[in-house]
Amino acid sequence: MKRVITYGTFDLLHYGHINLLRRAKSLGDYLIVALSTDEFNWKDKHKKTYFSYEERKQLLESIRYVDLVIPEKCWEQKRHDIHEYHIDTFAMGSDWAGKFDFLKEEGVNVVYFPRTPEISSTKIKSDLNKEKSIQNKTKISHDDLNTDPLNNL
Ligand code: C2G
Repeated sequence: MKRVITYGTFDLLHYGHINLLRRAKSLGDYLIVALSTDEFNWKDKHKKTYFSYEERKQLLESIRYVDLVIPEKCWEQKRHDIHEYHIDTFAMGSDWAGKFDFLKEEGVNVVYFPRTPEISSTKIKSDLNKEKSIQNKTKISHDDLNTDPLNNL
């Protein structure tokens, strides 16, 4: 059985994440996702996620490509995980290209897949915020119109 591992936050799960997970699973028979805990995200990645660890874990476990979700508690656990889970291949998106090549010393393949363009959890949040401010501006102008006495003739 060929075992693959990947790491990430996977907040606001989107099709870029699914592309990565599908490609990672295509490298073997069993895919483990090391999911960043809330504490790791906050302290080391300076990320405040929308969904909690448990919620993100539940979402990932429902994906057909994912066989096991484990916690990612620190940057340094990768070498240990590779031996603990008898990993054959380590896979990440290309925004991490080269950053984990040292894991080859542990006897695993290291693969970087092209990052899916145009989508990220950060972009989703900023687009939603833009939409909200546009709606607020539109609402304010409508309210102004409704208070204008000429409108009530
Ligand atoms: N990804 C992708 N395309 C996107 C967005 C993300 O291929 N449009 C990939 C990333 O390259 C990563 C995985 O999906 O391999 C998860 O992305 P994030 O949740 O943003 O994880 P990240 O913050 O990169 O954390 O120790 C490694 C870290 O935990 C990785």
